[in-house]
Amino acid sequence: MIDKEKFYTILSQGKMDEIKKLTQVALESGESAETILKEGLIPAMDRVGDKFKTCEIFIPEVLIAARAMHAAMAILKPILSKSTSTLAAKIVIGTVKGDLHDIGKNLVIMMLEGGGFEVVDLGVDIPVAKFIEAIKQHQPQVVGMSALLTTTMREMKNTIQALEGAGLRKQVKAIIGGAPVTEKFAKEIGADGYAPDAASAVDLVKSLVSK
Ligand code: B1M
Repeated sequence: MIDKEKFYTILSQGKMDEIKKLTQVALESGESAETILKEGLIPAMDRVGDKFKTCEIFIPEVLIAARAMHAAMAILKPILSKSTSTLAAKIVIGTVKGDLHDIGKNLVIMMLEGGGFEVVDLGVDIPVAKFIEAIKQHQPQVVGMSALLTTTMREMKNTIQALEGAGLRKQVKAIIGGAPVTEKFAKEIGADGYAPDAASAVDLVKSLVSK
């Protein structure tokens, strides 16, 4: 059983060694990497976000929690990225311009790699031109965009429009995700798909590349 409270306490205090140990112990006691994420780490990070929203904590505290989250994710990465199948598809992915959030994107990448896909990670704060350049260079079947801020979501629309302008729209499927993003928004901006979480992103990519 995942001790949610313990995950929250340690993550919110940014205790890197302790969160790594807690993650390791949970794995050794038979919890799956997915369960540790879904029931331990992600709810803990959500609580950090709620406290930030109500001004009970501030950016430095969110940063140390994010750093601890990355440390725990590094332990889960080899498990989540371990592929049992190889699908001939490549995905270029990045967090859009103006947005520095990368925890969710990195999780999506781990799960996609675990699903057998080749992933090119562009990083964070990626302007439209860099997405276009990467699509021309890597020729992926899918381009993925992540945004965590309502103010940066419009960059997804800009990127899709730029893909059309560059004559690349027909050769690549565009998928989007991130906390403020919705299915409705994806339809509005002409994306090919939206996924609410990392596991659904894998299913979405599978369905798009098999079409
Ligand atoms: Co920021 N932040 N932050 N932050 N931060 C949020 C997003 C916020 C909701 C907090 C709040 O107010 N409650 C709020 C946004 C409000 C809004 O726009 N509506 C906010 C704000 C305001 C800000 C700043 C503007 C604060 C400031 O400076 N005043 C600032 C902006 C900086 C910038 O980007 N330019 C800022 C900064 C930061 C930190 C740098 C301190 C840090 C980021 C560190 C990092 O990522 N390396 C940070 C963090 C950590 C958060 C919260 C607390 C946690 C985000 C997270 O990692 N969640 C967040 C509150 C929250 O979300 N509860 C918050 C865990 C992660 C696993 O979930 O990213 O949703 P998520 O990813 C999921 C799905 O969304 C989906 O799959 C993932 C896994 O299941 N998904 C995809 C994500 N991308 C996908 C792509 C796909 C498919 C699925 O296909 C391509």
